[in-house]
Amino acid sequence: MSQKQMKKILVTGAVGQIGSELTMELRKRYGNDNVLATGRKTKPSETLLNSGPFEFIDITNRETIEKVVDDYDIDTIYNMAAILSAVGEERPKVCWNVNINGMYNILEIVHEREMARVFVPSSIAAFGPETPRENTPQETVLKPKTMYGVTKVAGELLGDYYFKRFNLDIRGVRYPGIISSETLPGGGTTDYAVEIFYEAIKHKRYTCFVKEDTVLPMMYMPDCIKGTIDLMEADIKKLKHHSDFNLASMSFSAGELAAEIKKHIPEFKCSYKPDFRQAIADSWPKSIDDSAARKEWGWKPTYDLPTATKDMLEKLGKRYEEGNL
Ligand code: AKB
Repeated sequence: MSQKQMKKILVTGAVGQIGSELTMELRKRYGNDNVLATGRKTKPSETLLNSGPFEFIDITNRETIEKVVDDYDIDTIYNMAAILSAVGEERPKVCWNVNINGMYNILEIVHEREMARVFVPSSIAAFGPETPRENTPQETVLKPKTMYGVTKVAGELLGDYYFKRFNLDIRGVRYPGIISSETLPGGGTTDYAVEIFYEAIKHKRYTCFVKEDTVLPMMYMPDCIKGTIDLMEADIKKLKHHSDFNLASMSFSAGELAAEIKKHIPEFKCSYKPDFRQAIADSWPKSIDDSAARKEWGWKPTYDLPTATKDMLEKLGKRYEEGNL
């Protein structure tokens, strides 16, 4: 397959945790007017609104996507709109509809218009309790026990199917939990790893909804954005995988995260009150083997727990002082 150029980009879920920062980076790289940010309902930030085009669409409603794709002459889509694991368990039907029917709409639109490229995110949620939990291999058992995980496995398979069957350039990674300072995540199991920073700064205490010894793979947002865009810019001839790259940077327990924050805020206290999200966390890997991503497109993360913690606390601390947290 020859690689088509990416000129006009659509980001769905651009108001969300990853979408908001991804859009700003794409605008920096490809030009503000060449990156259309879209959301379903949530009001976009001033930064997003003032830096380039924004439209409301609903990916479960095909016509609303088609309209913006044609109006803005889109050739590349980052489909970041998704229902995450915890909300997905509360509302499995909505999770299936957004994550699968929404993705199907995107793929069909891309197929009909012979567009250049699509990014479809997967997650460590594609794995399940039967998967080896340490250094989880690229090729392994995919039997998730959440609806979110089921949609991620189906999404990976759908992406690879469209690649093989219709020659579409579809790419995706299995994101670990993402730690971010701009936009809060919503409805995920790994959200504690972000909330803990906000609460440490605002109230010097946090009640964590998973146990102290719960270990999960995590990544700091700058690495997440870099990995996402690097994969999309990679030479297709070098890619053996397409929609399902394992991606890793660090793994730590909730207790280790709290201890790292305490090094900067000595009075910080973390307590633990596990809820239904504990079972989801327990079904996911502790660490990930991402050697395929490293080999096929040169993936290499920058941040570890100490450097990510320091940067998060500096950024959020500044916002707190300015009254913006
Ligand atoms: C979630 O917790 O649901 C997400 C994910 C790991 O995909 N952050």
